[in-house]
Amino acid sequence: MTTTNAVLQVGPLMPAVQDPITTEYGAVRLPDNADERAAFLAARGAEFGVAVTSGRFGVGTGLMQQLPNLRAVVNFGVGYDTTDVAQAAERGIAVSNTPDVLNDCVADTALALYLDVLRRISTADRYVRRGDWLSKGNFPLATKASGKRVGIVGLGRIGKVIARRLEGFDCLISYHNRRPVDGVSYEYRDSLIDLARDSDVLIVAAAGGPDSAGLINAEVIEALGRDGYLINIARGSVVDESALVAALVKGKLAGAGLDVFADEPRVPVELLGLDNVVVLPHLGSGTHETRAGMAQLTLANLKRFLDDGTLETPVH
Ligand code: 8YV
Repeated sequence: MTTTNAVLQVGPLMPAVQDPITTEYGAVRLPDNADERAAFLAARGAEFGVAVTSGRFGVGTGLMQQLPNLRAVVNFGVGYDTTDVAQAAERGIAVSNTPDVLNDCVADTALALYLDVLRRISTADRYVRRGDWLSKGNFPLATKASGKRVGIVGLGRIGKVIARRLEGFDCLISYHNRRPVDGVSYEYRDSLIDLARDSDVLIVAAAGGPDSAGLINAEVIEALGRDGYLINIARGSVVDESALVAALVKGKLAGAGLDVFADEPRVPVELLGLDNVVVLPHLGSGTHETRAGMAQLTLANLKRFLDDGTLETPVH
């Protein structure tokens, strides 16, 4: 293998990342167009030692195979499910992400969805804008948000911050993980079905990728039941989206708050007409402050890798 420090940019990146990687490290952008991309990779794939990308694009199986001298994938985003980590591990390619800096904002988004869906805030806003308050009178009653039994699927860095915020709403918190988490007082449920059955609201905060794909399936949704709510700020892939849509359309779930979808930016059209569903355009980490923190950590990983071959925040 040839050792090269040349940097490839995969997918669009915010200017705070794209500008410095271009000016300081001479990063070359992988063409977006499929034909141009194939020709580019055939001619130049072996040039690059480092790829800088975002969770939205990543370095998937085929692309990674066409980068024979790749040594690191520096990922903007905490989720790296679009990168082939199995191939990376096999080939000794290091992978970094941007953990922790976005915990607050993603947890805030979960809470915003939680409050919105239960108290029907977005629906009520539309009610006022349409003039219904004037013509129809008081808005129909909603569901109390404080004191609910909340099940968190994935009590990791973000899940813990969500739980801490929900404590302020006097919620009774339980969680499901592959293993119990040390140092937390929340009740651990090793069965996801049991957690769903005993929760008023299920909040999905698990990492995406093959291990969690379709974890929230029809059975879990059924266990959550017609009075239950689902919030997802993780990845669309963690939920069986067709099962979710079917349950919502048939009234077998009370509502859902979704920041993520299986095939972004496409949102199932069936959801758009449902007032008990709040849909967001994957904005969890989308604040100036958090994106600046993510950009800084991405650049710190790149710099360190190019300096000494190690990463600030490797994924494993
Ligand atoms: C980003 C995210 O919007 O960090 C993640 O995993 O999903 C978001 O914070 C995304 O990764 C940027 O592409």
